[in-house]
Amino acid sequence: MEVLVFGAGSLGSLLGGLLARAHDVTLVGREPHVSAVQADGLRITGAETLETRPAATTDATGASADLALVTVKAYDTEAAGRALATGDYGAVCSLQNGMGNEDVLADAVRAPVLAGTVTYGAGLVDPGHVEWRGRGTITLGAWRPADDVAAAERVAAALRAADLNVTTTVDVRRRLWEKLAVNAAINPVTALARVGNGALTEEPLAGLARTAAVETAGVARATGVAISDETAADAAATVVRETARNRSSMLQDVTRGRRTEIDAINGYVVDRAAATDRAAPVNRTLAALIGGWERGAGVGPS
Ligand code: KPL
Repeated sequence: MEVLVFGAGSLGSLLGGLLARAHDVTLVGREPHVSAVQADGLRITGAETLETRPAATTDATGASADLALVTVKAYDTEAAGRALATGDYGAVCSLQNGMGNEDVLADAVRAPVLAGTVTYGAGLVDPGHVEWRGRGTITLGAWRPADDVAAAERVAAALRAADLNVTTTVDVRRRLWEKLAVNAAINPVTALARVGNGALTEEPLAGLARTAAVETAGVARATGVAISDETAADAAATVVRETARNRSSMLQDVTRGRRTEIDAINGYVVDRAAATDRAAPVNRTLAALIGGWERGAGVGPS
């Protein structure tokens, strides 16, 4: 199968490198990573050590593949959609943080759009070198279920052929909302307090994170996705415990002075709350604080 991985950051590079064991993979990314992969291949260390040789490019205009995996930051999804629209794909699968990405992609491309959550851990060490920080699972499903269930099964089978741990679900929206509740709780709180995920086991940050998760579950229910307060709070607390030694992606963005995915996480919750005539004061406050930091750092949306 031909696979294009759109977004050769840490997760995209790890998945692309692993998929290259069984498929014909092209990474679409930025320099100097792309040149390093073209010259010497991709080195994966950590959970396993392996070297693979995916193709790599900075420009996917007019490309075609059986599958496009989208792993770009949420704020780059529109640009990814525009590039994908110039090519031809059997299926497009978003494996991104936050919500709203799938609708952007579905508006841009003709192919079936799938969505998934990923718990594989990865970090980019150097150009051409990614660290595999934890085995995980990928859960994926069709974004528009009636049309695309067969595409989800095909893609899952292809990922399994490269030894990835993949399950499919008929309720991917619920999965994404559950993950959104976890991200809405952990990411902004750790980024604002400049602490690792494990610090959210202690009050008062634990209570703040729990309130954000529960508020997100309320908004999910208002949009027709049944997640109980307990499910959301327990999911956030479990991820805090299981990733206690990790620094959230938003904390990493803030410490590196980069734009965050706040708009696709807490910002999305606030938007959906407004659309259903609800208030989401905790998510709104967290989004405003991170948004204020982005503006002050000169990295906010233009
Ligand atoms: O996905 C994450 C992130 O950092 O973006 C969590 C689940 C919060 C783990 O760090």
